[in-house]
Amino acid sequence: MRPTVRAVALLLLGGLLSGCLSAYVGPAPDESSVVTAPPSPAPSSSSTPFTGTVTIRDFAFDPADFTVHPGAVITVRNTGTVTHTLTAQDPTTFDTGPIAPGGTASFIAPSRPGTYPYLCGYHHFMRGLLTVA
Ligand SMILES: [Cu+2]
Repeated sequence: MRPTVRAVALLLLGGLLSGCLSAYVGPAPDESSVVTAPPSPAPSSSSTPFTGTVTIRDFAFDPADFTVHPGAVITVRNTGTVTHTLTAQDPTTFDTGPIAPGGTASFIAPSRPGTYPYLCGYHHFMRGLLTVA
């Protein structure tokens, strides 16, 4: 099996059908997606709007990754059965402290734009990413 031969064949086919030989360079699962798929708008900029509340369900943050404005107040609700925290990787940045089951805590987002990884102080596999923008 020579992948380069197949890639060239796909390139030629894509060029014939679309009239644009230069755009397509990578392999594709099938020809139909190569020809007609329009470029979809980037979903990264504004995905799910953040409501200001992070809910801890069992052993996960929901949402885990979210974006807030500088200095925003973020509420964390623990619906799990054990105590959790929401603590920045650098705990001096933000830290809810222990939140008992059924409890709620708030913290202030950093004033400096950037990305702030956080975790649970008790369960380090519980992770998320706070973005200030
Ligand atoms: Cu936890």
